Amino acid sequence: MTAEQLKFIFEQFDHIEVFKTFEELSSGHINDTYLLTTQSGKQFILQRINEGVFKDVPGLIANKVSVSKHLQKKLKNLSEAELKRRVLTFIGTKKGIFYYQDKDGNFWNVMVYIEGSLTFETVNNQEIAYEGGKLFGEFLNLTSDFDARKLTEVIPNFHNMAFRYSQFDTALKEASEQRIEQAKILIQNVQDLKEEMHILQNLKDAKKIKLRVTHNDTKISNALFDQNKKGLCVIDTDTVMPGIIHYDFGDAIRTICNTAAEDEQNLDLVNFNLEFYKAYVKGFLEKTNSSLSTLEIKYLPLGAKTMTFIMALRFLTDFLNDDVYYKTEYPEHNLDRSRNQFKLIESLTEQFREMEDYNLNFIGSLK
Ligand code: GN1
Ligand code: MG
Repeated sequence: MTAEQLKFIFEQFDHIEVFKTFEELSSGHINDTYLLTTQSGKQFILQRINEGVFKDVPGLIANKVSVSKHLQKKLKNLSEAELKRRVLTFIGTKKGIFYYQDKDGNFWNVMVYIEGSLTFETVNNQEIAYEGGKLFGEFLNLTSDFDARKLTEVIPNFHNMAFRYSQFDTALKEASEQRIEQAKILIQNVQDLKEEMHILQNLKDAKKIKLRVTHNDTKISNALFDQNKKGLCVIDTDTVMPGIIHYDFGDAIRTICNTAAEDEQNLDLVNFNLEFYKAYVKGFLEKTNSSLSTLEIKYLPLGAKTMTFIMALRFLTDFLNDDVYYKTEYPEHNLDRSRNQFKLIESLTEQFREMEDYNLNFIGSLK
């Protein structure tokens, strides 16, 4: 996108700012995100929603805006300035809606950039893990009384294991021989873990685990921190939908406890950090335990394993499909991401008993 194009799009929104410069932020795998700076020095996030992935963009925007409104209401004791740093603020268009559709049909939305905030792609200190746990835990807590019937299911079956397996099976049937050969070991891993990876799905289907309003993309880079490394704001609410808490817990764990980035190729660097796990659990349960059932807490470690597996499976499926879903930077990028997640599962599995013990002790300490 050129500065001219972004300037024009930004001008469709209702504000008094004048576009000055932009920078593309490349950490997301789906949408295109730009950081704009205006002549007065204010900053905004301008984002193009990928409508190939999100079929109902107006529904998605309505979800995000109403979740923000709900959070603002719940945190109304904060000062206005503080509230703007704790909850995403969306800017409407001059027509009074929260997205602009350009002449090519692309959907755009604008948010206030939370200045001075920090994000982490990988975590190297326990404090961040603990703060991340508190922040995502608080998000679940504050949205626990949000009326889920108001939410559009933006991606049906998003974390549905049976659905992800069927996508994988279809990809396997249609993949090139070369890609199947390259992915041989990973394909075997998928088959080996199949039964265990359906446990949570089965509990969910049997309604043994409660459906709640969940974020569904709680990787640690979707948490903002302040300069003192205290949790500030949960961002990227594109996928807020009803779900079970285990996947929100798991998505945070798979990114916080991975000693390397999600696409690190050197698998020796990819290990599961148990201390960060414990720190996250502590922060998370401090905010949520009063509303969680014993069964929910018990299955959190399996949530971490299952969510890591879902990502391994989805990256692998996309590799077999010749990379049609995620943005990739080189031909084996999805394969590397999948390998990385499987290595993380291996390291997590070696420490699984300790993860379970930690959670059980926590439940014990509540009695
Ligand atoms: C995608 O685009 P981004 O980075 O927010 C994906 C998530 C994955 C994540 C992996 C809608 O999120 O499910 O966990 O990549 N979002 C969608 O990093 O598929
Ligand atoms: Mg996302």
